[in-house]
Amino acid sequence: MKEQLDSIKNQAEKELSTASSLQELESIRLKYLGKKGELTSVLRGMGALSAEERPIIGQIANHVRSFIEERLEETESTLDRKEKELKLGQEVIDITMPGTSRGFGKRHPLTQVIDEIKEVFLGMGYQIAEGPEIELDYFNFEAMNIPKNHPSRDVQDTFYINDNVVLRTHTSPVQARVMKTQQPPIRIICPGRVYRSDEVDATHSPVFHQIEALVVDKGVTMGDLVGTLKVFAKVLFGEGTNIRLRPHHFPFTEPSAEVDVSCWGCGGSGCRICKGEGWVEILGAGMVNPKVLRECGIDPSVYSGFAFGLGVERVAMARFNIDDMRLFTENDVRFLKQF
Ligand code: 2NL
Repeated sequence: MKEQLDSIKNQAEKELSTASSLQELESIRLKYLGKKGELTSVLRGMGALSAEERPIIGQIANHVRSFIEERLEETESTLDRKEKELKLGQEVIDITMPGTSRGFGKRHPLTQVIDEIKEVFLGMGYQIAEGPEIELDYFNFEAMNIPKNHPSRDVQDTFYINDNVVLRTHTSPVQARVMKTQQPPIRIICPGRVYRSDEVDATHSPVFHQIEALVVDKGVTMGDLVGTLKVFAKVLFGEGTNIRLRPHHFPFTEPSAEVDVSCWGCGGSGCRICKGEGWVEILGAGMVNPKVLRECGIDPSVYSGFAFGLGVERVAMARFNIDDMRLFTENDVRFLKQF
């Protein structure tokens, strides 16, 4: 039995010294120390030994077992290290490779135009004022010198909630609210969503955006209006841009004008953008009607003011050469990515 144990020890040692993988190591462990292993079966046969032989053989057997266990452990850590080194050698990571870019989003073209216009007027000392989209008929119409039965209050043009409440048709009611709570000097712009009962087509929408500006102070003149509009037009359409005022009528301004900018496509000689005119209409403006000032609690014999309003969609279409207003709300990224 002693020889048997010695030979198991030698055999195991030999096999362990040539083992080349953790998998192979496991089968060696099973072969000698497993339930049906060689050492285990020798130990099982010890019952047949005499009382004198048993402790001697038992000691040798324990020695062989711990010898094999130690060697298994040593070989395992050596093989483990070798396998890791091999893996590290194969898995080369190139840390100079470019990463996966997620790309940045950007502001909607309408927001870009609104932000740009805000910037121009903030730079001239204006404040930004906002107000409700569901508005009293009084602020939307009455305070703007548009009495009951005036043509621009036609149910065809306006969304009525009830007799006294409408979806605002312009941002003028915001300015009326400011005038009623604040004495001049007033310099504000009012950007926001407005509503008209229009059918959707390439140039009309029942929901669109407007920016109105209002300046009220002592001694404000038409010259101030023209100077302000010139600065504004040059920032938005380029340094070489000129403006022109044509007489017009609005109930809330007197005198009133429609304002054109010289065409940024041809500089005035006529092209497709301006339909051969050399000029493109972009906004309406005028001196605040004294009736409006008085109704809003400002004395027109002391103060005067100018105001203007523009449709953001129209300006953005002009600026970016877009021919269909519906594109702004379809949210097709192929369209939006271009601006
Ligand atoms: C247009 C014309 C305009 C105004 C808006 C205004 C506001 C107050 C008093 C007087 Cl509080 N006027 N706003 C003035 C002239 C024209 O808009 O065609 N908008 C798209």
